Amino acid sequence: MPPPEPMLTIQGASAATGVPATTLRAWENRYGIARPRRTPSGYRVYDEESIAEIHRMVEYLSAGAATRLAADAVIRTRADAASATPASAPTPAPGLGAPPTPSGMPAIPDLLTAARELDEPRLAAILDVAFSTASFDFVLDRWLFPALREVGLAWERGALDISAEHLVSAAVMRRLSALYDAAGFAPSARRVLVGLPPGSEHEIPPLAFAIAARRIGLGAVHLGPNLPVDSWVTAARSPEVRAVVVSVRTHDDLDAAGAVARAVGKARPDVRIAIGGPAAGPVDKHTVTLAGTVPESAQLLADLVR
Ligand code: B12
Repeated sequence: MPPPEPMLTIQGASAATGVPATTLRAWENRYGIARPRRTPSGYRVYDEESIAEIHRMVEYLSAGAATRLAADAVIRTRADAASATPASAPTPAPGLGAPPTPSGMPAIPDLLTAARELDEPRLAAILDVAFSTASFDFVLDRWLFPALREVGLAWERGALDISAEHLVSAAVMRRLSALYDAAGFAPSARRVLVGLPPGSEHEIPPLAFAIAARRIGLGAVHLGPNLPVDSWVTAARSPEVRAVVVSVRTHDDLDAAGAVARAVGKARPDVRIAIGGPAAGPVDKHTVTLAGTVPESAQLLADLVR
């Protein structure tokens, strides 16, 4: 008979994970994280799986994810684990953790291994397979973004050098750039400028957003990283511009995005200004926050500039 599973009270779970009991209750109530069982008298009991889920949540949060996004990722891990067959379950690469891979998609640990070995052809092949296996929206949300988060976590743990992280970013940028060019837009399309504020280099999600926006008929133009405030204003003066989307990864980016939003708002009060990304929030009363996934945010913007 297998030994009985260890069970912890909420105080025990808190001590084991470093997360205060009040936070554990809030995560459970708001996001359904950890799902402890209840004793007949109603006390929470945490098994190994619940504790692992809390650890994973902490890992995502310390990597910079917003709480809702971290919770979504943890829940997806649970769903993927439940649906994984032994054949589709990825083999963890040594020292690189075992991220979940949706079945049928290239194993995320393989991408991490190719990056660690600086095996660029293999990296390109993995991206090719991924993008030809499922729809763009699925690949983004269920494979590419989770993989990039794992790259960040592996780098944080010291399991992946910065050179490997740069190799992945460059390969992803090349793949997305081809999709961006292929999506194109008609001259009559509603023009939307997308980019990053001064000081901000995390270009992959806004480029993905520009592709998603083009695919639903918007004339999205990606202006790239680290764009000075004056250049945002110059670009926004073009009369066909209907909206400006500033991408923010960190809280510093949000301050810089505020400067962009105020300057563009002054020059073009008729233009919609939206802020998207993990640190997105209202920077003044005129801005819209794009808080959903990339395709959802593109749809919301399309509705706003109809
Ligand atoms: C690739 C990468 C880089 C590349 C970027 C290359 C490129 N061309 O984009 C490079 C090497 C340049 C880089 C640099 C740095 N990075 Co970096 N990077 C990453 C990494 C591994 C992936 C980023 C990514 O594309 N994620 C993609 C998606 C999955 O993540 P997401 O941002 O959460 O986005 C989701 C939503 O918020 C939404 N979304 C995001 N953006 C937008 C935009 C719009 C418009 C919309 C609608 C939606 C949307 O879509 C996603 C899915 O839902 C992350 C790890 C991670 N967890 O993301 C670290 C990470 C973001 N980097 C980090 C850091 C600290 C840095 C540096 C400061 C490192 C340094 N010391 O130099 C610099 C900062 C550079 C700068 N000035 O901006 C931290 C940020 C921590 C924080 N919250 O402050 C992270 C989390 C790594 C870590 N584990 O600590 N980085």
